[in-house]
Amino acid sequence: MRSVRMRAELDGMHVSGAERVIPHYELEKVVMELLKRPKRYDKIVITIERVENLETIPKSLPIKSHDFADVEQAHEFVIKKLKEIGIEESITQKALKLLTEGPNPKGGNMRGAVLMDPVSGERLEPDQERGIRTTRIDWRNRTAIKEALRERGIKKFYLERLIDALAIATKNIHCGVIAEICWSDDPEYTTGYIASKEFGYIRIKPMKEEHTPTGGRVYFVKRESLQELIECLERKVMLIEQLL
Ligand code: PML
Repeated sequence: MRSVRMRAELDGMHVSGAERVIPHYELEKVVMELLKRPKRYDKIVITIERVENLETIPKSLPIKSHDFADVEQAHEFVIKKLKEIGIEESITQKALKLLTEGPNPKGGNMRGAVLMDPVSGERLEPDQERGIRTTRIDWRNRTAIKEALRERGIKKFYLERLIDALAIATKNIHCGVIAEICWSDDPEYTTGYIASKEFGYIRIKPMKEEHTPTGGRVYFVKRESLQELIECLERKVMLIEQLL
């Protein structure tokens, strides 16, 4: 198997990224697909690695969806769900504020996720500009999963983001993340999600106001096993077999 990762930049800014874990004989086809993904770029990097140890996750997190009249009601729901699993309102508020304002201390977004202590709200990621990136995760059969999502009524506009976000959230929870809050930094994509072992992957709309460029991910994590967790999120190669 091979891990293939693509990232593209325009004017020094990250504009596109994607990754696949594939059998070696699909390499040429997949590299061509990834090359065509960014509409415009002035630099593109494709990294290919041989996979030594592959872990499989039998099933994704289950998907649920909730639509709300406005962001305030959506965030109240997030607070309620996280309280059910023992995260205090003040801590969830802190995470929501970070994502609303942009979690990078130098301004704007981060490529990776914030790691947050669910008890104190302290940020635990070693580099607060970079964050922690969940990588080396894919589906055993992306085409079949896409088809299954379409059959469940997921519209084309949401498909690519949902399939990648669900894979990331599934790996996060598998690695030991207690809960995640996420929404996109794409100004036109206002659907986000929360995830945990207890309630699965809950799609929530709208997590942010339209036309706003901030977003990202906050992972609530146990500080005792931080290094192990980071190693799992960033380095372990995993494939998800089925959609739950
Ligand atoms: C969804 O549609 O289920 C939410 C996807 C969030 C995507 C986050 C991102 O693309 O950065």
